[in-house]
Amino acid sequence: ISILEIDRVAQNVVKSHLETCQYTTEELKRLAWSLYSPEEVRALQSKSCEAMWQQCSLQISNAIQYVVEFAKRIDGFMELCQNDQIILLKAGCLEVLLIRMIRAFNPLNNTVLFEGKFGSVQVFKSLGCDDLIGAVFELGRTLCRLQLSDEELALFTAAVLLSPDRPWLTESKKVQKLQDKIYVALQHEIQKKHSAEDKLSKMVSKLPLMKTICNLHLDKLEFFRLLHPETAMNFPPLYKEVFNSELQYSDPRES
Ligand code: 4D8
Repeated sequence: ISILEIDRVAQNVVKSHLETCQYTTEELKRLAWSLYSPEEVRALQSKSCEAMWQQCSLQISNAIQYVVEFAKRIDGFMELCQNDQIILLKAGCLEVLLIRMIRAFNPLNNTVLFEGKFGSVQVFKSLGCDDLIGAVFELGRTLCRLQLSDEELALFTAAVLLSPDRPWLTESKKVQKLQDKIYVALQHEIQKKHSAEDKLSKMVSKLPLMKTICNLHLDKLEFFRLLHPETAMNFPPLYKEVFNSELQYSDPRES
C-alpha cells in the first residue's frame, strides 16, 4: 500500500471521528470542573436500581448513535454487505464507547462524565454492578496513561470496529483488508511523535479487558432482565437492539 493511500485512510477516519464526537476536547476541559456535589451523589445513590439502569441505558443508547454515524463515515464500511455492517456494530460498539470514554474520563480524580457532570464510581452504586463499574474505571485509568491523541483514538476505534474475527461475518477478508490499512495508519501516526514505539502493542493489550467488560455487561443485563422484565422492555430501542442476546435481524443503523 502506498503512503498516499495510508494518509487518505487516516484523514478519513480522523475526520469521521471528530465529526461524531458529541463533545470537543475544549468543551470536555471546561466540563471537568463541574463535579457532582455530595448531595447529588447521595441522590443518585438512593435511586432505585431500575431507574438507574434506565438512565444508563439511555446514555449508552445516545452515545451509540454517534458510533453508528462514525462507522457510516469510514470509507469502505458502507460497501460491506448489510449483514456484516450490523454484526460489526453490534459486536464492537461498546468497545468503541469504552475507548471513547477516555476523552470524558478524568484520571486525576477518577471521574467520568455522566449526564453533564463528572462523577466517581459512587455515582453508579445503585446499579448493583460494582464489579462492572470497577472494571470500566480501571480501563479508563489504564487507557488514560497511554495519553492517546484524538488521531490515535480515531484510528484505534476504527480498527476495533473493523475486527475481522467477529462471529458470523460473511466477508471477513474484506474487513481484514480495511482493518490492516487502519492499523498501518495508526502505526504511522504513532511514529510521527516521539512516543514509545510499543504504544500500539500497549493499546492492543487492553482489548482483552474490554472484551471482559462487554461480557460482564451482557451478563448483568441478562440478570437484570430476569428480575425486572418490564423495565428492560422499556429500555431505549437502540440499546435493546445492540445488546439483545437473542439472534434477531434488527438493524442498529436505522434507529
Ligand atoms: O461520549 O455520550 O456523553 C458509561 C456510560 C460515555 C456507562 C458517555 C457513558 C459513557 C459508559 C453511562 C453508563 C461510557 C459519553 C457518557 C455515558 C462514553 C457505565 C459510563 C460518550 C463516551 C462516557 C461521554 C455503566 C456521552 C459503564 C454501565 C451500564 C449499565 C446499563 C449497567
